[in-house]
Amino acid sequence: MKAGRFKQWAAGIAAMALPVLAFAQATDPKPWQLNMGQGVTAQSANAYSAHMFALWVCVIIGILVFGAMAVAMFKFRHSKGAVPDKDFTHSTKLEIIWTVVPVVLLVLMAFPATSKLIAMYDTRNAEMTVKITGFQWMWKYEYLGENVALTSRLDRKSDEIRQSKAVPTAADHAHYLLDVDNVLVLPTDTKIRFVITADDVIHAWWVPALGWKQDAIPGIVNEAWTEIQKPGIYRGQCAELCGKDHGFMPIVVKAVPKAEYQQWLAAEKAKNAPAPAPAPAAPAAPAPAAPTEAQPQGSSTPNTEATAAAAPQHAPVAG
Ligand SMILES: [Cu+2]
Repeated sequence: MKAGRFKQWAAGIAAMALPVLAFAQATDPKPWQLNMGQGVTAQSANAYSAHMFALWVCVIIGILVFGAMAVAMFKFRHSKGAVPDKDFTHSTKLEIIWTVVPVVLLVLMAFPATSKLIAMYDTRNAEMTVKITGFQWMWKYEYLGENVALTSRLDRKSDEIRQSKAVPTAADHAHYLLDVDNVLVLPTDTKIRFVITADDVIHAWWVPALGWKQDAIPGIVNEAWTEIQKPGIYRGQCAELCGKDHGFMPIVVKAVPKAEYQQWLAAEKAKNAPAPAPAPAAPAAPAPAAPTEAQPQGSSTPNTEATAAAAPQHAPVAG
């Protein structure tokens, strides 16, 4: 009986200690995960180490304080003949100690935390920029300067399950409410700057594995950056209560090696670019071949440019 109870306690304590000790929580949160994850960026690693430092400081303080209380209660108890010191009013030495020690601890924690925070907001020297716009209830991603844009909404299957009002199980959908139709594809080992805004109400773009969240506010452009170290799928959600479907605008980041990203980008560009161009160019070209050269050339080029520039950018936006 006693051994069984001990085993139960040991298992419980081990389960609680595991996430603290394990350094394998790289990506998405797991069920019953107690500690925060390490994520896959330098920023998330910074946040994790700052958190662990503060946690261990708290653990040591807890052990010292509760230990002292336990000693006081058991060693100096009435039944053992302890007599309270009725003349004690204060101790200057003690007061100095319990003021100086916390100040030193706070300064010790503030220094690394501040330098990490400053690095977190330094978006300089980014190799590419992605504009993120929050809508009720989806995200739009624009790869600035690449003429590639996509909207990302809740996947069809999650939507069907939620509309059916059935209670979903992991068997129905492994990533229920955490999947999207179009994922945000990003290269690894690349400093990526994000400019984040919203079209209607305040949203917040949050992927825990990247180590930060940023508000998306109409009329304001916020900045953030990331450099993903490990290829993989990283999931997140809107983190600002933005309306009735706030819980149904997940985020999925697919981080791929640089070469694979370039391939994907080229394919996306190919999808966007040629569609509007050939239609107006084809009939104009064969006709003026013989008579004059200067005029038709001049008139055909701005024509294709104008259509190419105007057409694809805003096509996928919907209210
Ligand atoms: Cu939202």
